[in-house]
Amino acid sequence: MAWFRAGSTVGKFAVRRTLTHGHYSVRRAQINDQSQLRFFHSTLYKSKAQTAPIPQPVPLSRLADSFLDSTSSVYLEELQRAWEADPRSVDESWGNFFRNFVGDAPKQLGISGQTIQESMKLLLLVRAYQVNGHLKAKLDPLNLDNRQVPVALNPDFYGFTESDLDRDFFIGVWKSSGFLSENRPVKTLRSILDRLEETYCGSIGYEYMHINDREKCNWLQERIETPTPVEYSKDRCKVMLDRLVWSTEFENFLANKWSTAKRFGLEGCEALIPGMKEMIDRSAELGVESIVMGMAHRGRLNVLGNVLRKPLHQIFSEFSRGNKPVIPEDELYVGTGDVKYHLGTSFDRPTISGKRIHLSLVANPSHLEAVDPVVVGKARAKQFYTDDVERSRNLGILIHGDGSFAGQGVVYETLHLSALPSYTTGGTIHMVINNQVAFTTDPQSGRSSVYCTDVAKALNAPIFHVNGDDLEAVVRVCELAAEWRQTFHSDVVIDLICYRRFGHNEIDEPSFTQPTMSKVIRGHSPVLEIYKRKLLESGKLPKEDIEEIQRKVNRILIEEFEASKSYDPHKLDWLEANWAGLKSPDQPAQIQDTGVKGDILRNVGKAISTLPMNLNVHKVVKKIYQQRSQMIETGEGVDWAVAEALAFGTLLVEGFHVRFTGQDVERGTFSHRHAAIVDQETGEKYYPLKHVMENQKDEMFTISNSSLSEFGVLGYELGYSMENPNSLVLWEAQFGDFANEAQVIFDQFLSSGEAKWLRQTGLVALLPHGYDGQGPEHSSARLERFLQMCNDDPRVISTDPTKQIQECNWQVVNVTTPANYFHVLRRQLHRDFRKPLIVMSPKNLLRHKDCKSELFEFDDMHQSCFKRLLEDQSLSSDPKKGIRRLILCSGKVYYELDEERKKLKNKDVAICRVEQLCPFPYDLVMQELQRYPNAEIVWCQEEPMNMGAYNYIAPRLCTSMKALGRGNINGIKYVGRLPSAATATGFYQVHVKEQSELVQKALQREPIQFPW
Ligand SMILES: Cc1ncc(C[n+]2csc(CCOP(=O)(O)OP(=O)(O)O)c2C)c(N)n1
Ligand SMILES: [Mg+2]
Repeated sequence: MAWFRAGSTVGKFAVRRTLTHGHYSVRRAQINDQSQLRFFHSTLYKSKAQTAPIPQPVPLSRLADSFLDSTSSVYLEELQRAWEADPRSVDESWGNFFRNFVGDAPKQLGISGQTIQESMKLLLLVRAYQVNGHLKAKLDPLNLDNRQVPVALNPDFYGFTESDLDRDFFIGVWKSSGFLSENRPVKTLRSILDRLEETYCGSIGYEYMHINDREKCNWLQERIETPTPVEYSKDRCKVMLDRLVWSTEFENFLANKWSTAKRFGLEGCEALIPGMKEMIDRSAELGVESIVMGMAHRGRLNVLGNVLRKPLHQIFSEFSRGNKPVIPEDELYVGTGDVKYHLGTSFDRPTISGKRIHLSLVANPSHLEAVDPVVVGKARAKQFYTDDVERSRNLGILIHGDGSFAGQGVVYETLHLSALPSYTTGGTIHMVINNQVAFTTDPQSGRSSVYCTDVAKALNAPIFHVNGDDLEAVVRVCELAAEWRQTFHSDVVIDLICYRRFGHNEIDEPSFTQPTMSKVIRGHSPVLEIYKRKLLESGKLPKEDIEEIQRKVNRILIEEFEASKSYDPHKLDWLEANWAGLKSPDQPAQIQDTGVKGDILRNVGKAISTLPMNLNVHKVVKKIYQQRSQMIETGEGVDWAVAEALAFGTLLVEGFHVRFTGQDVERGTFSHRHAAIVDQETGEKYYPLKHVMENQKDEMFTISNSSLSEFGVLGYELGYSMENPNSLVLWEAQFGDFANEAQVIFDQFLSSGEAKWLRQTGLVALLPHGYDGQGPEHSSARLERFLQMCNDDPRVISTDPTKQIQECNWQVVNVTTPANYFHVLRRQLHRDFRKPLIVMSPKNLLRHKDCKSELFEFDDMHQSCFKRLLEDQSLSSDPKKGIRRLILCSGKVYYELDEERKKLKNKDVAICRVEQLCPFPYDLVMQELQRYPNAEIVWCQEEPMNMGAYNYIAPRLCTSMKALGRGNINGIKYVGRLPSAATATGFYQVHVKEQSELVQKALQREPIQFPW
């Protein structure tokens, strides 16, 4: 068993040890043969030559010289002169040498016997500890690891022998902090090595030398390379013990009372709780007021109870009640619920320093790591709403598993948002519960990197590996992580190496798959026992104090258990804080009109189409903006982009926050939006929507191109949208089909989050969709999948459109006019509940000559709301008798059908557009059915039959027809592509043929006989 990735086969390699003095000797196998390296799946190890570069040759005669004696000083003077004239003329190692030593030379004459080569090599040895000391650190509580210690950590590799140990060396490292800094006194080699070992090879493995910022490394070295090891006071130790007792006894209590219940216990990693508490306390001391947390199953109940202070009797009651639904007194809506180790909560926690800190744990699904971006997005929203410009008052903390941190791509997607201007939260603290196993999978099968945290190196984040059996070391790194985050406002990672005492859950048998490890664990003392022993042995805490803590905790646990028996859960954690006053799906709610007063509309219109005189605008963009001005002035021909900007601008004026991200959204994938105008000379960007009002707060309107990620970015925006209901948060996919990269967010959060966790969101996803010959990947946003997830009952006719939306899990629309797009966006906020909105957004309609609206359609006098269905616009025949066919369709195919109808001068076919597919507008569809009593009913779509809206529409249309006595499913005729594996053809000409055939078929004279 090995908790690191490198294979155990390496254990048999030769151990190179010539300098066998005490603990400097290398405990584990070393790599000293290039041929052995091929067995490692790590890039960490370099060849001998690479790890210990040989300095520029020094003439042999000088090599034997004593450091800075008269002979070598002549030589050095020559070199020094050359270096002073041009530092590049000498080898870099000599450059370091001169910077470090020569300035102090006269004072250092007492250091007899230190040769130049020795100085160089000592520096390399020190550096090897700083870079690779973690590989020798005692990180595995089970001591089963056989990581390879690089030979560079062995003093004999540099030619030092036993006899050198008590010689004095000067080793100040230029521009370095800590005990090796340049103003440190001379030390013996032994004391230098002792301190290096203590510092870098103890219970903490510091990985930070990959950070290419001298200031940051120095900051860390100051804290790591302390002259003496950090000692905690008795009081601090007592607090740590108290927290550890809580953590341990909580799990013991659950295990004893409910021995067969799944709880994904923390046994083996109990140090997590004291560590987290320390991190929270230190963060609070340093100014953090609110923390958003995300974590998976492992230890979640313990965190809920001991960190977030969810009442223990409530947790116990959830176990005793066997996960029965809560029947609330005052509210009806309970949703579908979720298992207890997925639920979130929030709490105002007092801290040791007397401050209070708001903690919230975000609910999450089984899908490991999916909550990461959600947490970070929520933290960013908190920063916006609290004016936390420094990003120092709101913090995100993520707790990961070792298997999932290394394996799940969303980890990387989230990490990579951390420094982007529109996404940064000033650093997330990551803590990995590294129990050295993922379900039943060993690290050797689970990752290719040495550490499960290696992915974070890409970010220049410091990584602190720590032995979970050394409580004080865990607390130390937690403290350090909090300090790092508050100082540098960037991510930091703690790799808490522990073990899993039981199986994946309490019912699993671990020795089926990890027999060796299980055996060792059975004989291994829990961290609480280890710490108690340490305190007793060191005399820091008397036995009585320890027993008193233990008694107190056990007493409270029993009291809470007793209280749980009479606990009657009736209050749901639902629509609190910023969401207070919003309505649950069971409460009467309203959707307000979305039309805007004419003068506001025109003012906003002016603001979004006017550019500053001094902006050097590209001539094409200039023309687009001139056309926009004209649209506003004349009130005619308003296109999609202007409608969208009007929606945003009017919401801003009304005091709402608008945030819109996705790949290339600023210009727009289809070059239609141009929400950011790039000055052609300075490259600076101007955003008209940031200037709708005077002194508009910069972030009030945010539009930002995102990283090339769907899962991470959509998750982030979802988290953002969940903080405050008074914001319109939108994410646009480059093409709708890329949304499937974010499937977990759609499935697990957006479509079902309200039902599972009683949390609302009004997030809007814009998914460009439509068949225009761009091939299988750029035609379909997979509308059918979004519709399949809709929970509106196909058998039940609803006549209250507001209630219908409230009760439905989300809305899916395919809008065909700019005005209707304007209204559907505004409708998101002009109501007293929130619901996700999926928009099959257009591509070629963005510039379609007929896809235009008049400005009056946006005002409150004419079209005051979103039209869920657009009736036929151009009929002249008597609907009762003259209409032989009613084509129902959705999306841009309407324009093609209409054009064909015009071409054929066809007056007996009505075409009506279902703009809101879900929830299904029964009332309006039934009105149309009644309007054309004799018409053949056709559903026309461009997608293949197994895709698009057909399978969603058919049963609902059938229910409507039955209710009106208009037949049944056989009466619904289908026009569209035939079933297909791929969403669309890759051949443009085939596309054109298919498209014109389906349009012609929909308008053919003969009745349609398909499919029945
Ligand atoms: C995305 C995803 N894939 C698979 C699973 C099934 N699963 C649940 S726990 C687990 C192992 C997790 O290992 P690790 O991250 O090390 O956490 P641990 O359980 O060891 O604390 C797996 C594979 C899941 N929950 N989520
Ligand atoms: Mg694990």
